[in-house]
Amino acid sequence: MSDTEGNRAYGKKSFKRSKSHFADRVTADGRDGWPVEAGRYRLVVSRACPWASRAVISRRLLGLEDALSMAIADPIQDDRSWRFTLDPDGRDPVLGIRFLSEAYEAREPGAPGGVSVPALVDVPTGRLVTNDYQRLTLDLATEWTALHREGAPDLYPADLRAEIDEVMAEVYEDVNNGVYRAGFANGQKKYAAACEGVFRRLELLSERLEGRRYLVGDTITEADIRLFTTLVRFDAVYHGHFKCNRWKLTEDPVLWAYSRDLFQTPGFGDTVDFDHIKRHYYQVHTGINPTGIVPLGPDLSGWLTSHGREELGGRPFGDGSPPGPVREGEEVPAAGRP
Ligand SMILES: N[C@@H](CCC(=O)N[C@@H](CS)C(=O)NCC(=O)O)C(=O)O
Repeated sequence: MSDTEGNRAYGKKSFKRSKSHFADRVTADGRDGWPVEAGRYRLVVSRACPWASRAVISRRLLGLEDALSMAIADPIQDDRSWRFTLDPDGRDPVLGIRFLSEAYEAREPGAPGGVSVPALVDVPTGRLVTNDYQRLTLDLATEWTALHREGAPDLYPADLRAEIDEVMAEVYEDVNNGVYRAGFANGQKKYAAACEGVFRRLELLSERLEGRRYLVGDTITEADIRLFTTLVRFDAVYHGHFKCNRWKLTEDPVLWAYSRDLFQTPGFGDTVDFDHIKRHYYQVHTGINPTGIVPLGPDLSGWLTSHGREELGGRPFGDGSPPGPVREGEEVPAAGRP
């Protein structure tokens, strides 16, 4: 079930995240028929979506902007799902389509599983390649290395993969997806179980991060990207809209400082659009917010305050270096920034 379907099904069955229907991989050896190639693919995202935002951050950190172009969908879907109404004439300038569903249809007419972001589209044919958000970023980190920028970090280091995978599995179950299970719960018990799971895990993560700068090892890894994309949305949408309101992110000194540290690291905060995030959640999920009213808060200015986490040491980019400035035309508009 996709998020929109989760919204529509509210009141019938519990929220269950579906597996992505398309699982082809773009790899260095092209074994699924999709070799890594500069300029061949287009990454379609919504800045509102936490799963797509993982890919937006990875692309920046790895310096893949020149090799992999990016289309940003309107945060508000209509009944044909994600659309390119932010672009001139409502068409993606590279793919020439008005709706992401056109790339899905070109790949497999009537495919099950709905239309979701992130999506990787083959530019020459206009066909969807994959919407497997769990695999996509790992492949950007490990299969696209020939196209990485100089100084790109190793986001999925081979010697730490077992630990990274374990942390990511817990974060996925209880935090990334836990907030959705709480938000789309159709009964008190299911909501309470999900909400308790979210905060139990956040408390454990807060303990883990008290004395160490990053989740695994001493550098930024894929695990940090995946936790960040939920934490950065926490007070803006999950606390109110999804009722994960035992406490706010800003009330947990460790997680709040950890989140600010990442937010202020090039490649993280410069991809975040709070305007898209808030309008998407509050206006699209009418099953749980029938008026579609978007709250004015929270105050975002705290995101730019000092966090003090440098004292914990750590080497954010390992032996590499931070990414350069955001590519022209990809800057987050002022309305979405703190
Ligand atoms: N592909 C996955 C995960 C990615 C995902 O859920 N993306 C959301 C946006 S955050 C989406 O595009 N949902 C489709 C929709 O809302 O129509 C799925 O189908 O559940």
